[in-house]
Amino acid sequence: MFKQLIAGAMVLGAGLLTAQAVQAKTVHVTMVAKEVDVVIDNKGTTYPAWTFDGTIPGKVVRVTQGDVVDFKLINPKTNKNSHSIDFHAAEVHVLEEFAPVKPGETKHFKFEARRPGVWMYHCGASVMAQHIARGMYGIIIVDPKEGYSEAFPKPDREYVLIQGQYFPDADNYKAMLRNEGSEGTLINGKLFHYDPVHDPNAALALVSKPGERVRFHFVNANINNPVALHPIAGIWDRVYINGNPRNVLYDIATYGVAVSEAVSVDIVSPKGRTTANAIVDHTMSAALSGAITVLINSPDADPNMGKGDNILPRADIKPAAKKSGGHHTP
Ligand SMILES: [Cu+2]
Repeated sequence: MFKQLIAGAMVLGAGLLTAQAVQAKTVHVTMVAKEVDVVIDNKGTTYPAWTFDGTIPGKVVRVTQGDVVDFKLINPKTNKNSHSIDFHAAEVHVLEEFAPVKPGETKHFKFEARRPGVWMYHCGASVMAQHIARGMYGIIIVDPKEGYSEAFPKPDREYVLIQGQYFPDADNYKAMLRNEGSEGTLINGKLFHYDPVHDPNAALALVSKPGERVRFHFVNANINNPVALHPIAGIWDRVYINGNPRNVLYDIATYGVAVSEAVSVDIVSPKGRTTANAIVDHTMSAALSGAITVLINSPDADPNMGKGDNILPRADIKPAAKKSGGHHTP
């Protein structure tokens, strides 16, 4: 009888282990470093960017805590520069996994996403300031293995917002290091990307329905400047520092986001009426040079925006016929 109990317990234990092993998965992620011209405003101005996969920011990587990220960075031989990747969600060897990859070479490594949260990733090749300023950054979201809870409610919509400093003189890394020559602020790769109020060329605004919980996953990808993240005409219902459900603050007007920090912030608009917010970097030089995002909370909100794969909307703007040399006047 006792033997049978022990045997039963062992079978049960093996079953639990198997269940856990099945839960955690390997997620294959491949990125290609691309040195290409991209459109950086709503009127089609182009900029000689360095990118992951041809866009600023790079794609959203989303895994669940405990997953193994099996990552490949391809640096095509047509590129002129070495590139690398630095995932803030990875605990590895800076000189091995994060080492620069020469044109024509590929880097392959794995890491376990052990901690939940939202994390920046970026190129760390020298001069790092230039590689980040030219567009090599993005977000990795590591969803907690426990899923949603009362302390971390499931949002009705989610949006990724990644802010970066825009330096029109792309080759002048010395100016970047002195924090000179920055003439604009990019949100998801464009000046005033989601701000039809200040930029008549803006085609997109973010949306939700009144009363919905909207969660922004925000990354400060500026190379030098902190961000004062504030929702005009609203209040952050919750701030999850680093996107971790255990790091929660309530009822915050402005949250300071350090360079390279990522944070998840929730806003819940009033029910029963249409409202709108302007999500800004309250640092005036940043807001008025591009860091304003309009969120419209109305009953006719597009049901698909801010859901599933549509959490990083991109305005699809065609390049202007003439290059304006990167100069921008909103
Ligand atoms: Cu790079």
